[in-house]
Amino acid sequence: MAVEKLSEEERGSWLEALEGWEMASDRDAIVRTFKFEDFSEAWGFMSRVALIAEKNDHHPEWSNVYNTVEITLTTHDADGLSHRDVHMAQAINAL
Ligand code: HBI
Repeated sequence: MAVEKLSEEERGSWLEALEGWEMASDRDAIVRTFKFEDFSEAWGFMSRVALIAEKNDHHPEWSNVYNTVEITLTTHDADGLSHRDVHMAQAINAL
């Protein structure tokens, strides 16, 4: 399904408003690292993100080491950032 990449102006405004997320250094994606008390907290967070991903049909690229979860959002169908990534980041921030 064709999904449009975010335009320059969209990037400026949307990403500006996305607290805690930053542009990936090596690709058209946004990244954020989350730290929790322990693994159990991190796992609970990941479970909630997984439910959002399924609901949105938009899935993160992510890693977990003990209490730390690193999430990268990009849209494979757009080969870069799209509004889906912004929406997903907002939903994750709202958890
Ligand atoms: N998740 N991040 C990401 N990017 C996609 O393009 C994407 C996805 N999840 C599901 C999905 N695309 C489906 O729309 C396609 O696999 C059909």
